[in-house]
Amino acid sequence: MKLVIFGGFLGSGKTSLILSLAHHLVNREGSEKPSLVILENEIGEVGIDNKVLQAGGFSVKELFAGCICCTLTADLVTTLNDLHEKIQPKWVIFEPTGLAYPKKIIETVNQYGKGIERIVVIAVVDAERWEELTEITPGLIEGQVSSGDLILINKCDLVDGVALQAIREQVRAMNPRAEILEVSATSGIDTRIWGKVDEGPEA
Ligand SMILES: Nc1nc2c(ncn2[C@@H]2O[C@H](COP(=O)(O)OP(=O)(O)O)[C@@H](O)[C@H]2O)c(=O)[nH]1
Ligand SMILES: [Mg+2]
Repeated sequence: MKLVIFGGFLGSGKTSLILSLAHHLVNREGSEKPSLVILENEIGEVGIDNKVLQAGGFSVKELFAGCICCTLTADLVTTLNDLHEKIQPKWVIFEPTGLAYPKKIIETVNQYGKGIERIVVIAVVDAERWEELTEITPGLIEGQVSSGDLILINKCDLVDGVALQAIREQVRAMNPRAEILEVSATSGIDTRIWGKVDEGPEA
């Protein structure tokens, strides 16, 4: 299983971006069996009302071809290990609460998770609220940005070029290694961006 974790504050666009990535992966795979599971911390988070299945004690929803959405009822590691045993999806996309520090999640998964071949952390930055959030909760925002393997500065449609440049510089200072891309989840994401998540050896 490849685990993709979306870090980022409440309302930054994690769910919107996850649905875009999920569509990309499912379309690319073209497989019938569920090869993708989305794990949500909050019930009803994805907001797609669909047939509810009961699988292994999870509350699971079919989203679209080959993609299921699962509400995190137990802790993450237990859920991942159950998925590994029962469903064995190729991809697991996890949306933690907006108040989570991805670094702690990775440490726990690395220590106790079974069947995880790769972890990719995507840090989602809310361009519209950057100034406000870095003022109110600088430690959390820096923690989320610094853990990203890929940083998506989202809601670019809502800010001007000068503001974006300033955000990009501050983000870079928090994370010198990650690739930083500017996106707008509601305007559509270039599939080349999801190709970056997708690359690497197949399961
Ligand atoms: N204008 C704009 N709105 C966005 C963008 N991405 C997300 N939103 C909106 O922001 C709100 C929060 O998005 P959501 O994906 O639920 O964020 P989450 O809390 O991080 O999962 C929703 O109303 C989205 O439609 C974007 O790129 N531009
Ligand atoms: Mg969400």
